Amino acid sequence: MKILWGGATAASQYEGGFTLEKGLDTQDCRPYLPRTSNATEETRLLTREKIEEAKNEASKQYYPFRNGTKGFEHLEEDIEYFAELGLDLYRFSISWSRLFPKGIEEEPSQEGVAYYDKVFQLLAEKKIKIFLTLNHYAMPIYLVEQYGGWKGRECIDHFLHFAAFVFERWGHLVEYWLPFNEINAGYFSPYNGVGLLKGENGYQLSDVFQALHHQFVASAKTIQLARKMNLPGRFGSMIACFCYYPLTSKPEDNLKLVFEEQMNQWYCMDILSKGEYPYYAETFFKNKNIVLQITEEDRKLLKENTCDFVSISFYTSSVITVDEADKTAGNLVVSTKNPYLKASEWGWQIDPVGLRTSLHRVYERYGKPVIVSENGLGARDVLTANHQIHDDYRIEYMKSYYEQAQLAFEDGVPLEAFIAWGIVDIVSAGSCEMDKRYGVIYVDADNHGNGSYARYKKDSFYWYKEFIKNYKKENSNELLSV
Ligand code: BGP
Repeated sequence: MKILWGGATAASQYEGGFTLEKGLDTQDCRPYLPRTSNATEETRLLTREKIEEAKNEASKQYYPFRNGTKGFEHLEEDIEYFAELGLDLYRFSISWSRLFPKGIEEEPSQEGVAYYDKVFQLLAEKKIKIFLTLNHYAMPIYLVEQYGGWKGRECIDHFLHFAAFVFERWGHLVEYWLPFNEINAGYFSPYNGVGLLKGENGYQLSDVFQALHHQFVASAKTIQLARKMNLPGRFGSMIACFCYYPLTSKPEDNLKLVFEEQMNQWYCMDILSKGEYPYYAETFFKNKNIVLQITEEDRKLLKENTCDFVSISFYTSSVITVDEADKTAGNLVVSTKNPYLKASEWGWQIDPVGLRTSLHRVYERYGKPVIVSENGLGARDVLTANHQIHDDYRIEYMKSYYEQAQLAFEDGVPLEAFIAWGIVDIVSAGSCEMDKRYGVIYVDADNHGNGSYARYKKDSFYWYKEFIKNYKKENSNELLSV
């Protein structure tokens, strides 16, 4: 067995194609706001008023996800690039509201079906395996307004109807299924993760955990349905992995780390992988006076339909202390600064050794095959006059993380695949910026949607292509020598 190397996008951040048939979804309503101290907060936690403004055609706001990076128009060209890279695997998501504009229709939009037929057909022609995320942060805004997002139990069956169509139409073409992207994001970013609107007093924690429970049940029901249909692919769960360190050896720092890790990192994966609520969750709910509506049938579903593999996004590690200390940003969370690590322009601490550590921690805890479903460096790239991008900083980043991933694999962790996030530049999920680029393929667009959206290969494109070629060569020799 060897590691499969891939690249990823997410429908809302990549496709654009804001055509008449596609319904408005939660990401389409998030405006671009110039980066100030609370811009990310403002664009990630929307209120009813902000939704109304997004629905107002006279709004002067720019909504970056409606363009994405125009993957809808550049699909064939991009998949050519993926084939030229030699990708084993492409991770992408299906836009729920492109297939079912309001999320409640009996029949899907034929325009949406035709688009995804083309995606699957092009990938099959290039023999690129598929890792399919059913829901990556974007849900039809109608479900948010009608049922309050995932806190409404009705979303389970609407999601199942959407999944059933995807299974029937394309299920035979998918190797890896992921019902929900970074399912623990619902805890940190309730609008993105579970479609909750921010009220005057913020969020009710009980709403957040009830919404997450409905996603757990939806995940289990999709797995149950797929197994009944004998689909060939395997099902995964996914968390944003934070890799915590105590700032000091003070026992209280370490104890706080245990509690933070439980609820922030393991909670969702424990339920999806082990099939039951962990002891510490019951204690957490009791302390917070949260009473979840969980039926016996829910518990039976969760127990009987656990995931086949586990996957993590890994961008940065975090530091925990009971005392006050300098802070820095991170994926979904703010962390205490780690004096031993450099950070990206966006403050995300760079920790390739932390990835190796995390792969061990995840495998030790779940004992299932592991996939890194996201990793990449968000950085400001410069397009030169002759359309080159010298992103040696991204090559260094990729080299260091891929080395640690291979070390974890040699340590005995069954790492099945490593998927580079944002293989082509896409709109940032946290900050709605184009400036924060991840791709090895550059897209000529700015934060306001200006630009040709033409694609250019970055220096990292050539590096990744060579890396994959050499990795395959070394391993195929190994296989021959076995
Ligand atoms: C993860 C999301 C991805 C991606 C990534 C990078 O949380 O699953 O969609 O966006 O974060 O974060 P950002 O785009 O905010 O830089």
